[in-house]
Amino acid sequence: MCAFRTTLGGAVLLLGFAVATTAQQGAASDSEYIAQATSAAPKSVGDGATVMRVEKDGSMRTLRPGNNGFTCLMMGTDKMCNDANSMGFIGAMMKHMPPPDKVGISYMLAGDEGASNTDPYATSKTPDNHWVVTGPHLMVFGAPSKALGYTRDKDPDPSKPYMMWAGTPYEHAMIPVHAAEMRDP
Ligand SMILES: [Cu+2]
Repeated sequence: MCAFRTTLGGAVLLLGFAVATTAQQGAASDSEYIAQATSAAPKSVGDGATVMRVEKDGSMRTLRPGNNGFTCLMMGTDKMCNDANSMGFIGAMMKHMPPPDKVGISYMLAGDEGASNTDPYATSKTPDNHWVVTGPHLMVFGAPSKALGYTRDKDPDPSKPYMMWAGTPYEHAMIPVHAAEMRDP
């Protein structure tokens, strides 16, 4: 996935997320942040996307309204652009609640910094949490993603499609793409 691992539901953990986010993004101006966040999607999608920024208190600030239903944001250093259903999934995860029963698509064409493939809330690599770093990818959220039939191996080859967090409510498909092709057609 991405930095779902840093978006924990508890107040203290949420504060920790906000602090980490602020520390990593603090230097970026809003315009720099917009450029970085929208780099997760093809330019044609990023240009029309809403851009949101996580504030120190954990709240979200809209830097720029969009018109195509996608929302780009950064979680830690990870950049993602999510459709409306994906935002619902992510919001549920942050609150440790069951995700909505909807299918959603998310772009992470800038890749991610790594995540545990078994513990959605892990904050860093441990000897047994199946850390995986995935390059540019798409994600498919929701129950329909489980029907894709991709491997549910705990230690998948992240250059090929796989299911992240298999067996948890937040299982989703990770689909590697060629970012240069996607971003510069
Ligand atoms: Cu991801």
